[in-house]
Amino acid sequence: MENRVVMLVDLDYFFAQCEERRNPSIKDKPVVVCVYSGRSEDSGAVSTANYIARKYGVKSGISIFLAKRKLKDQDAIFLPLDRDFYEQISEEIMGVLRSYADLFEQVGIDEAYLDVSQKVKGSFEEAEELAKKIKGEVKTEQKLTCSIGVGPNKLIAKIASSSQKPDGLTVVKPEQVESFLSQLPVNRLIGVGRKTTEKMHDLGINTVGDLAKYDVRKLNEVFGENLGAYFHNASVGTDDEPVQERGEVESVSRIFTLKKDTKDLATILEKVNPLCDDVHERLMQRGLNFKTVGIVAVMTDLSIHSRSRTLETPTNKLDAVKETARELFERFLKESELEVRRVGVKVSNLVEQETQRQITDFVGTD
Ligand code: DCP
Ligand code: CA
Ligand code: CA
Repeated sequence: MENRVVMLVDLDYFFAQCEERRNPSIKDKPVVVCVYSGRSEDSGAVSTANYIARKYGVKSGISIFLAKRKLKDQDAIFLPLDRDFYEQISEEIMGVLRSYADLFEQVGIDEAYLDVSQKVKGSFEEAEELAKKIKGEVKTEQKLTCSIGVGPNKLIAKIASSSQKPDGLTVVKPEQVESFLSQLPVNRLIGVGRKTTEKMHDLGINTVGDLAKYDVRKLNEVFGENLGAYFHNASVGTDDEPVQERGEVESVSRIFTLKKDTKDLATILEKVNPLCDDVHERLMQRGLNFKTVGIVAVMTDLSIHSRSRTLETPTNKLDAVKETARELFERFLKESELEVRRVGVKVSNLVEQETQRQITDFVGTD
């Protein structure tokens, strides 16, 4: 087998960056996204903050009260969490990322692993070009920056992605793994928290390089065999966890940027119909019927609007997607004043097509 090439794409200061995108005038100020508990005016915790606020020591998890104190002399912006808005943006970006991957695994709202081994034919040079292209597309289409790590496996990709932030790109080729890892502090490895770090320090292990050189049998004695083996493998950069799709498919969607912003239904449908074909084909490949058809419109001001309709019974008919999408757009365009920049189709409420499934289940494919 040729080289495995894995990417981890992580969006920078995600919730706060979404807020900056919605309102660019706050971009040069500290921005803090808060989860208000509602008990008293300022009780609650910081969800995340932009990098300007981080310079003053504001970060995820600290109290809003403390954040306000740290920023008391600044013209800082405190905003409540708007999860629906972030999820909408996340979903769009994940759709783009997925289209670049041979295998795709979303982990959390703002990051995903992409196995691109075949796409780049095992070449890290090509992977670097692909990563630049992805960063460019996320930037121009979504107005957001992300950081990407590229490596021979998930472990290295993940550490690489966080080694230059924000807006970073770090490529670690197989022959660079050892030197890349060896100088890092041990707590950069996943699973090495504060207590483990202390224990390792007691053993004289400070860097990942120290850990790699440490006798595996002694590690097993201290941490138990499973963990000991994991720490050793991690320290030398060995990881063969596959990149794999997680969980059930909840919806299938596609979104497209129009050549020119418009309010014209016919022009919009010209683009929407092929999206319907595409979404429908993906559902049929997975053997799924659907009950809900939705549309998404991103306007010239980048505001996002969605509409949907749930049918009486689940169906697999392409016409049901196209007609419902047309009706939803027609009605939406009458109500809206701005022109449309991006259009999307999303089908959800999915159920398996029972009868057809058995055939492929029992007939071998090879
Ligand atoms: N989040 C949260 N509470 C936490 C950690 C994260 O609510 N304790 C939310 C807000 C973040 C989002 O999850 O925007 C993604 O988390 P990340 O850890 O990726 O952090 P950010 O994207 O905010 O920052 P970075 O630029 O370091 O990736
Ligand atoms: Ca992030
Ligand atoms: Ca993340």
